[in-house]
Amino acid sequence: MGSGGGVGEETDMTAPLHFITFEGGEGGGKSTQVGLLRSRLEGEGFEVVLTREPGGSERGEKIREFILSGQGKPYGAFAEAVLFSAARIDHLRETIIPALQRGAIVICDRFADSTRAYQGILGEIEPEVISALERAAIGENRPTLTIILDIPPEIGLARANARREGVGGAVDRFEGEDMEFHRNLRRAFLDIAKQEPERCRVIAADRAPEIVAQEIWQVVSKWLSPKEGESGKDRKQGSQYG
Ligand code: T5A
Repeated sequence: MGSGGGVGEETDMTAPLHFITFEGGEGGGKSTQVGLLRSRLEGEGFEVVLTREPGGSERGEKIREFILSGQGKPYGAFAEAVLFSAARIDHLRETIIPALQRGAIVICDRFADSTRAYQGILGEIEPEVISALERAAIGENRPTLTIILDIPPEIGLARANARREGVGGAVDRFEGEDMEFHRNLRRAFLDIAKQEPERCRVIAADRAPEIVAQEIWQVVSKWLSPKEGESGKDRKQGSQYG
């Protein structure tokens, strides 16, 4: 553990890691698709740990509640970025790193790209500052594949609203931002994909769930195939989240 307080020095990066993250704006279908992908991978005999951010560990979930209820907003965007990072440090240590170390596939619904996009845009925080925070919090524990579900914000927010009306919930901290914010957010995720094309795949999410799932499966199965010999069928099934 380094003196910086992050978790960058704790993982054996020589082992092959299967760390998949899902990113994108509101209502793109991440929760739907991570569930479908988990089922498909488990059906293939992989052990899968499905988790989410903010949250994914006991302390991470407490920070989630604080931020998404809006209690973090008065502290400002940079403080929120720090809070997301604090939750991420615990999440990595308690959930993600142990799962990766035992050879499970970790699927995480949002991760550090969300801090880059949401806090970077909302708070107009300098990209260098966000990068420094990211390095301190996650070190080398980066996802090896990121699926960005791309959707026009009008459609994504309409889906999120319809779901909320169905369950009688309240608008959360970021859904309540204006349309300009959500358009900038979409651009920010697409920019991340351009900057890191080896890691990121953009998938159009304004289509039927089974079509989106099929395209995701094509990406994931291709990504896994070179490692199939050493990884697939003999892994135990199981999941500790969701
Ligand atoms: N955040 C997070 C930051 O600001 N910084 C950070 O560092 C991190 C990690 C998390 C919030 O925190 C912010 C981002 C977020 O605002 P959340 O409650 O976890 O909040 O919400 P989101 O991650 O935004 O996810 P949502 O629940 O809003 O949407 P999903 O998961 O993308 O979509 P899903 O699958 O729940 O689907 C939404 C609705 O659409 C339907 C579903 O049935 C559901 O009703 N649907 C479809 N309908 C038609 N066609 C399809 N293809 C559909 N797929 C799903």
